[in-house]
Formats: sequence, structure tokens, C-alpha cells
Amino acid sequence: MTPNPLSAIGAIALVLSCTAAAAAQDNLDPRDVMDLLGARGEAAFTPSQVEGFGAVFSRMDRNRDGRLSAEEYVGGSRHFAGNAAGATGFIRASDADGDGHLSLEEYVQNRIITDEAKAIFTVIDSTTDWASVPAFRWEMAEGAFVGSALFPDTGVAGAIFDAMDRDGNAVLTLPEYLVVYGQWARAAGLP
Ligand SMILES: [Ca+2]
Ligand SMILES: [Ca+2]
Ligand SMILES: [Ca+2]
Repeated sequence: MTPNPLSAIGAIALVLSCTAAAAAQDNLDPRDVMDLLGARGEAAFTPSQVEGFGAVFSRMDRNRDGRLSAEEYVGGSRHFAGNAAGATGFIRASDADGDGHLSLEEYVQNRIITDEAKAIFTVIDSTTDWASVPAFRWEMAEGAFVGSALFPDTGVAGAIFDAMDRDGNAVLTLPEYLVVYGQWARAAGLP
């Protein structure tokens, strides 16, 4: 991802639209949104899938201290090469107790939320062949989201979209979607 240089006016506009998205988020009940999206949390996965997440955790825990440092968590990712701040921000989203490391439980919880969120993203717009698009390019136009058969009416769908579209550009990228989805899933206390 190339850094996007912002003019002072552009930066102010981004802050204002993020505030608007945050306000839209405040008006929605996380439990209602998760129900609407059909999120089931751990129940959406078989025990062997959850065990598989644990096996991935063990492979990433190179010094075998039972937790993942930012380096262990994203060390293999070129995206964060030379970007320690980015790696720290990335781990913070999953670091429930804020100790700067991921425990097995925190990692598994994050995989459950993220993997189900991505599956639901493909259901919202089922006309796109998502498997043929690399996940880092996944994005959805407002019309496709709001018009999805998943939602009972366009008012609710529009409110969810506004809360998730953090930069207010009427296109929902996968990272934008995952950030707000993750907050709602945790607030709803999905099993
Ligand atoms: Ca470790
Ligand atoms: Ca932690
Ligand atoms: Ca956007």
C-alpha cells in the first residue's frame, strides 16, 4: 500500500468523515448487526478448524514462549517489512488485554472473527467471484452493499455501510470492513 499524501484540507475532511462514520456506528446495536449479518462466532467453525488455528499459532510462536510478539505475528509479511508502527497497530486490533502480545486465546478469537467476517463479505455481494480476486483488493461499492438481499431494507444497510466506510468515499475496502466488524463482534460478545 503506498502512503497517501494528504493536504491539510484533505486531512481535515478525512477526520470529519471518520467522525461521521463513528457517529453512525454509535446508532447501531452490535448484537443486532451481528444477527443481521448471520454471524455465529465459534459455532461457525468445526472443532478441527479451531484446532488448526492453534497449530498455526504454534508454528508462528518461534521462541515457544506461548505468545506471539508483533515480530512473530507479522514477521513473514512483506506488507510490514520495515514498518514496525504498522505491525504494532495490526497486533493491537487483536490484543484484547493490551499487553502487546497475542495469547493463543486472543489469536484464535481473532481468526474466528476475521475468517467469518470475510465469508460474510462474500455473501453480502454474492455476484462477485471473490475467489478470483486477491483479498487485499477486496472492496465493495455502496450500491452493491446497500442493495444486498442480506438486509431487510436499504435504511439499515445504508446505516451499516456509513459506519463501516471510515473514509466516506462510498467504497468499502476489506480493512475498513474488518475493523468495524471486529469491534461489533467483540462488543456483541459472540460465542
Ligand atoms: Ca513467542
Ligand atoms: Ca495480549
Ligand atoms: Ca472507504
